[in-house]
Amino acid sequence: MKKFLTVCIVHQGNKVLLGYKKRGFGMGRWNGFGGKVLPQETIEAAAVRETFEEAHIQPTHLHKLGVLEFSFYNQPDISQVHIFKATEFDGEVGESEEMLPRWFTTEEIPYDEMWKDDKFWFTYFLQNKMFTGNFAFNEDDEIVKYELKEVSELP
Ligand code: 6OG
Repeated sequence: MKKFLTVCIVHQGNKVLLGYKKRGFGMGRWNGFGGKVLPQETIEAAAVRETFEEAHIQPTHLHKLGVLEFSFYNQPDISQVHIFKATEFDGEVGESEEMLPRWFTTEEIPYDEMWKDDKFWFTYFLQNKMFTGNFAFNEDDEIVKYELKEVSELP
């Protein structure tokens, strides 16, 4: 089965807003804000909703930049994660039960404390290039196989 999820990263000037995941899947890592797309909800609406729930801000300008598929050790499901960039938002950034938000300059992005795929696609993301890819993880959340490419159109 395929699961649909979102990640939304705010990028303004030379800064990105990431959140430290305090619980659940990906706990202890920095990531964009996001989660599962609900039935009847568009993927973009899910990206906005999750960002509001997790960081208390409402992205106003969203661009989809990437679609990545992940498979995990011993799990039959594929996670298809849609990566969005927000350049503007309404409201004030705030901590939630799930995420502790923090701004990083692009030189400080904590790749060692993020999912291992992130450092591969972040360069595309920062340059506003669109990309697709897939990553397979082993039981230690290490990448065992991946493909990643820049594309002119997203699926
Ligand atoms: P919840 O299950 O907490 O949503 N996600 C990933 N993000 C990155 N950067 N790399 C991955 O590589 C990811 N796998 C999942 C999607 C989980 C959140 O984690 C993201 C969602 O934003 C494996 O609702």
